[in-house]
Amino acid sequence: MKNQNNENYRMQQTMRWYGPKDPVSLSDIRQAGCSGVVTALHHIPNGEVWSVKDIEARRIEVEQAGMIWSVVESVPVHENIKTQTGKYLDYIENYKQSIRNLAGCGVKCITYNFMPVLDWTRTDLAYTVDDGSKALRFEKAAFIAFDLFILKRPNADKDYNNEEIDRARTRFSTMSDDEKHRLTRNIIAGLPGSEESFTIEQFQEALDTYKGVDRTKLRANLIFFLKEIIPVAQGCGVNMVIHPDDPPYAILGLPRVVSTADDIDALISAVPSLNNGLCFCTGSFGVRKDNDLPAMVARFADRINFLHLRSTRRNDFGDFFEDNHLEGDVDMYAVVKQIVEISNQRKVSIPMRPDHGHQMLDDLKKHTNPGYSAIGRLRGLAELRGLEWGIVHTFPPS
Ligand code: DNO
Repeated sequence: MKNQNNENYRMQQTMRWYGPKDPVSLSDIRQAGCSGVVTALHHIPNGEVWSVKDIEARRIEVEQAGMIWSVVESVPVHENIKTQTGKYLDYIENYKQSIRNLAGCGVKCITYNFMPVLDWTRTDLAYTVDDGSKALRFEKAAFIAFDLFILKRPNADKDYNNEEIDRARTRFSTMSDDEKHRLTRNIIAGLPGSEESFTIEQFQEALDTYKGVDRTKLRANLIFFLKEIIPVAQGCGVNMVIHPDDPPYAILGLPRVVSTADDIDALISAVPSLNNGLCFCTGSFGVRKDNDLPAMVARFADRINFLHLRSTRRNDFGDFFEDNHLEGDVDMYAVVKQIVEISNQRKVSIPMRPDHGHQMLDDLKKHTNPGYSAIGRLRGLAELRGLEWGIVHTFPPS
């Protein structure tokens, strides 16, 4: 995808599509200016093989809308693989077969994550920001209140300091029953794209399956998985891209091992193949002050094969909300400048999607998937496209 007017390799513009039930259509995505679609076969239960027939049907649907299926997000990793229990070896074989089947249909970039039990987590899905639009938010005191006073996880208090516990208690005392219910649903009922959903009892049971799995064990299990699947991916030309933890630290007593540059290094040194790659999510990594995002883009230049661009704004209490794409704590200019650089060095157009967007304008009156409304993402994409355009025209490649 070389630009005609200069020699730069541009990001490939994509949006996520949740399939035929998504209120945002493929035609909407095309009109937003995308040439690629990021999608998954959400109807297939975790652990089962994605058949060629189902993959082909989706591929054709996307191509008939004038775009290509750029990236799979996600082929979910079965919980048994993460804990190495039950039929995990069978699930790994199934995973390998799904990789082969996707490759056979020409879909060659696959996203996945290795977060125990929960995928991404927020406490508030409709946080009103100054301009009246709605954003996703993670409020630490509310999250701790859920853990201590709603879930009542055994020994949970040991994970927090006194100040955090006091703030959570005060916060809990202000919550109506409605709010408690909504908070619980937001955390355990599954945000879009997370394939699991629980009742409170099932949730505690799921947490209990990690009793013997600490950080070291989880990392070892991830490396075992990578050693199994990456040679298969390499054999059929598939880039596997792991998505970082969101938020990027341990929660609910569960370990997390894909939160920092050092975490990524550990995976690369264990499995150096370039097919062992990264979905660089600025919103997830950016929640930690100690993650230097432009430096991380440079460090992992040769294995970033998918980009999620969004920005979060933190406060001193550990809360964050999803800000406009060019605002917040992420230095998006520096990140995109670095991406332009590595793309030109590698001579590739890396697929990028504006990750999430505010619920705004007409979408405030519609039912939308939290974070995945049309207009908010359209705004994000337009801003990111403009930012890249400006950088490309200011800094011609050397
Ligand atoms: C949230 C998404 C995540 C992501 C998975 C990848 O909006 O970024 O659900 O798709 O973690 O496996």
